[in-house]
Amino acid sequence: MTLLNFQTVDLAPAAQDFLGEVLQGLSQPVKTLAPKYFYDDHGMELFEKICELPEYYVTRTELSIMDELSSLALPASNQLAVIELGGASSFKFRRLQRSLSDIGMYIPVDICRQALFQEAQKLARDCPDLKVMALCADYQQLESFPWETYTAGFTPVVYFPGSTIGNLTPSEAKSLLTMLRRIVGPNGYILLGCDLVKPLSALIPAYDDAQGVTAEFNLNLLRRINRELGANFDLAQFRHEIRYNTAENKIEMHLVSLASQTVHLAGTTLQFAKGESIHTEDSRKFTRRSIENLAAESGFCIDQWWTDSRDYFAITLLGSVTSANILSMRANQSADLSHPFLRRADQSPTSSAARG
Ligand code: AVJ
Repeated sequence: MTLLNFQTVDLAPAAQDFLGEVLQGLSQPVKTLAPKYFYDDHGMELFEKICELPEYYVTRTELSIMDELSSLALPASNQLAVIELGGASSFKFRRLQRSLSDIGMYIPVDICRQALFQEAQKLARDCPDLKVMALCADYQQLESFPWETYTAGFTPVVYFPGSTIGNLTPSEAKSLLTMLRRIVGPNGYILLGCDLVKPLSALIPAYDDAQGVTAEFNLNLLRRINRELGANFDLAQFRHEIRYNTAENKIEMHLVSLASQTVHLAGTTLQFAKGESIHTEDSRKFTRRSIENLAAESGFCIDQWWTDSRDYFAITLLGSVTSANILSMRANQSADLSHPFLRRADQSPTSSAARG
């Protein structure tokens, strides 16, 4: 049976240069590997396990906030077209549908073609009134995509959940948001999930859990390099380590070499000193102020802001800077945003609406 509300668009994102990036990252004075390579099949399974760990509050907290946004209506005159970055799984979008009214179109974007198309088709079957367009693309390809052809008549809302933005450097995050600002235009929005700065006693165990699942997830990157690129990393000779970088408010994941050793990879010999680390991930933690600054640098401001009772995670609605919300930004700046009363007032889905 053909589905009238379902289509796929495949921009055929270029295959990533795994070997090139690994060689490049491991030949730097400070060795690094990109976190996007964590997610092979086993890595995806491990990440799902992480999301269920008692210590990993991130996913649970984000979902609990989403459930609080009952019947959130955005001030838009059109139906919404929700564009989800990294939307190969429709799980969070289905939760969002319960709270965000008037979604007419859903455009999940991912490079993981098979999962993306399959999940999107299932969703289209389940929601006959929703137009679903699965877009296989990388983020760079979004800039030149002819959005008007597909989203004309809708108000675009980019949905970027999970604090995935925390993997980016501040300048990468700024470029991404600046590009998204051009895509959604002056009437569109970004719905952004951000993990917040919090006590280290909560932060560290979330990335260094008692069962060792996160350690396994980190080490799996070396296993993947062995399997896919024919390297000979001895996983027993590397240890998972978490560091908190206070200057930049970020969790860093490292793999520390337990011995002085050499590793062979594609005809190259890599030297590791005892105690030398491979930096595998940054997971930045935000404050309301830092999100405000990031938004302002890319032409947005915070229209609405929701958090949980512990202030562990925030879902932020960014709208473009209009005269109306410039006024409210000025008002906010003169107030102390860390004041508990202001924060409590801000938690209500309706009370912090700044657009009118
Ligand atoms: C998927 C990037 C949001 O930073 O919390 C979880 C990845 N790394 N445990 C995060 C991750 C280790 C996760 N993000």
